[in-house]
Amino acid sequence: MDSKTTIEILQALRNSTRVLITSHREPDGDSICSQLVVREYLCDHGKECVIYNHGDIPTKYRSVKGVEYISSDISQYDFQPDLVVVLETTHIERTGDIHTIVKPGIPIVNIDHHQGNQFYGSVNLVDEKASSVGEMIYKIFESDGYEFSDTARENIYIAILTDTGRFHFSSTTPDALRIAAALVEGGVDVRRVTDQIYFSMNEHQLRVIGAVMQDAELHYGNRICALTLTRKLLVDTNMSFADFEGIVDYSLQVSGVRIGLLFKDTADTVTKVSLRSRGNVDVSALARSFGGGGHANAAGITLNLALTDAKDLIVRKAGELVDGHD
Ligand SMILES: [Mn+2]
Repeated sequence: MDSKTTIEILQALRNSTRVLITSHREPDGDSICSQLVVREYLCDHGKECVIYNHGDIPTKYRSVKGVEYISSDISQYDFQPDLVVVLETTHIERTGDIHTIVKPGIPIVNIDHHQGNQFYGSVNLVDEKASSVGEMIYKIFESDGYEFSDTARENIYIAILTDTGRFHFSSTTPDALRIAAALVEGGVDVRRVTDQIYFSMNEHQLRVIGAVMQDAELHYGNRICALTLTRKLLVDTNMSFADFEGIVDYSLQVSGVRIGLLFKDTADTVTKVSLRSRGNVDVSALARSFGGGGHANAAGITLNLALTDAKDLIVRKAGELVDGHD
């Protein structure tokens, strides 16, 4: 990571008094936990700060320590920040409603690890090799001699754990593992944290996942696995999409699958697609070609199409992509 930029970030944080912290809409484990650690650092330095995110906190992260500090309702927002910290976000517009409350002219610190970051900040630290923004935050604050609390250590660990798919994706670098090791040495309870995030579903979740797997579709000689999570399935079980963050990962459980897809009909003519891939199949370019974004092996798209149309289109494009690889 660039040490000059790291120093500029620390200076910007130090010179601030009131800070708005935000991230991409529908925050994930990395964005949630990274924001909480930045908040804790700023509070420890006597700053006033708020965290605002567009969208619900996925159920699996609602037990993260400090998550109650994240607000999503901007209707009451009357904070006047002199600095905005944007984490995990390639385009400022990806913060959703939050970008409408960021007044022009306020300095922005942009810290991200995604390809295609637009360098919209006054200070920009983008490390595409980092496993997670959590890892980057750890390095920045460690370089400042910061004494991480037990909560901060746990939250950095969760950021790395979730963004590497439990130390499974190719983003599981020696650096990510070294930092995770230091956090465990510092007292992070690996079993409790992992159980809390990954092994705490209720019976309804288990049964919905069962139904989604039952209807899984395999295409292109089993190289593409498409899962579908519908509003109907959720209404029938009184659940929400936020209860199923991460189920796209099941699409790669089948041997030989190169691209895994999850389709969600979030409205009649809006379909969200999560894409996962193995090896050198890069789904981020496919996502970007439809206005989405992400990493080579994990990306997302929101399409203004009905579910079946979205499926036809993306399965075909994913098919072209895997055909190009064999
Ligand atoms: Mn991330």
